[in-house]
Amino acid sequence: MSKKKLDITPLPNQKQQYVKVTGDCTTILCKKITDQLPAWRERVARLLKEHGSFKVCDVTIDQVYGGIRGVQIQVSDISYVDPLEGIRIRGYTIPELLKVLPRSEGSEFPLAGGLYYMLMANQLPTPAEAWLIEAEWQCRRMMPEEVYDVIRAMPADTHPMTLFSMGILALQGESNFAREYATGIHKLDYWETYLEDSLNLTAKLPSLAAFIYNLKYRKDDQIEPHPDLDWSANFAHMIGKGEDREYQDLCRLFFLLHSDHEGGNVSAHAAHLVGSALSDVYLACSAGMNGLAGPLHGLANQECIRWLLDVRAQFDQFPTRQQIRDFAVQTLKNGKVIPGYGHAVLRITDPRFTAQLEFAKKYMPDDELFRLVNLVYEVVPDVLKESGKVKNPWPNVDAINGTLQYHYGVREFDFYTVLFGVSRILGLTAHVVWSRVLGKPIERPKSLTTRMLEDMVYGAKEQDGQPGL
Ligand code: AMX
Repeated sequence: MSKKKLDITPLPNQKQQYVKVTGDCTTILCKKITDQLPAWRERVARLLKEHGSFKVCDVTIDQVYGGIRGVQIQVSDISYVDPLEGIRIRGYTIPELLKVLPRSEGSEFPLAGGLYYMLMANQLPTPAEAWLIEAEWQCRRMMPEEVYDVIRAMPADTHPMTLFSMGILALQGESNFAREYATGIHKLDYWETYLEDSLNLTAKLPSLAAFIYNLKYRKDDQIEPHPDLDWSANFAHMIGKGEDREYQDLCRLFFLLHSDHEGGNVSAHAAHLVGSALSDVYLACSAGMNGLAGPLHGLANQECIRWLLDVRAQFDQFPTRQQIRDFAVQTLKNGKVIPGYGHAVLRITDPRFTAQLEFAKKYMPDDELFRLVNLVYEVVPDVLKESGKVKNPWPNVDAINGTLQYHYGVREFDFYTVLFGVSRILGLTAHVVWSRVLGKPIERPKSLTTRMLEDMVYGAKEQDGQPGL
């Protein structure tokens, strides 16, 4: 395992955490972004100057009432979700990413450090560059005790996602951006402190998640991170699965697949929105996590495993196709969604689902729950199509991710969204840093009243006497 040594010195009078790499740029990421910064800023400035009034899309009343679905309201160069292809992160599809990103020795799955390098620096990293990020994370991973105190102070039945979001907020006092903003930093330099904060936050995520897991489910038996393990494998190690190489690889796969899904989903958009007010990385990511904690978004992974277990518990034998069909139809009749199916943008089976399916086929083909996932995949799309209203009847990332965790013994499924969060913050921080690189303004769309829309379509006169502004 070749790690590049960093010249890092702690800042005076700090317990831990504030570290600076000596030289002009705080990290290699800083240098890489600095190199690209003038060209990006010029591209955007030119578009705005020459074509600022160019019309991108129209907005219908359906869209105004319909969660701004499909309205092209923002730019993200980090990733793009094509409805018929799935996600491309910095131009690479999921299968491509799994092939090209550097791996740890003996592992089939990429290092999160390499992925983070790519998200931030917009370049495919060399193995040394991937390890450089891993080394940076090792240097910045120490957690202030107060964060643990805050989490311990919460009622025992607090949902792990609430604890996770609170843990991130409890770190906010460490924000370099917030501190430097108070002393009058130039706006063109905001992004550097956002990057610094992003590295500090992401470095701590495996420890934060593992702490919550151990506190809730392992009798507070906390395990120190291992200095020789990469970021993803360290999470496995810290929840007591250090020897399980397959689970380490599952963590590497999981943390890659969930890292980003362009800018419009609830967690990315929430983080971007909050960050646009110059709230720091901690505040923005905590907001993103609060969005991820909703059952229509990231919490779908816990809901999906619950649904699968409910299906299984209904029948003495492994269910038949017809029994699954009946159960799915009943779910819809009860006014519930079938978790893990459908998507606001995708119109195909999510490639992130497929990548996990491949993993399961290879490592756990006989797992009963996995066999159920396969059968559900054969049955549920037709049930959703027959409903006549679901635009995408195919499985998304959450239709299978919990099943893999369950197989490897992580069975406390209300924890699964925390795993999603650990990964998603890699993408969220890349978005908020690049938003500051490009100097994006505070976000402020406009709301209308129902009366105004009625006036537009029926004419003002017809609405006389109707309530409303
Ligand atoms: N089960 C039942 N009904 C569904 C459905 C599903 N899996 N997916 C969509 N529908 C329903 C919607 O609720 C909506 O019903 P309504 O008209 O009565 O309100 C109708 O079909 C049309 O919805 P849509 O345009 O196809 O989807 P959307 O863009 O409004 O919502 C999503 C997308 C993901 C919220 C939705 O498909 C859903 O609720 N899926 C189940 C939850 C889930 O798996 N979420 C995770 C998504 C991925 C992620 O963010 N992690």
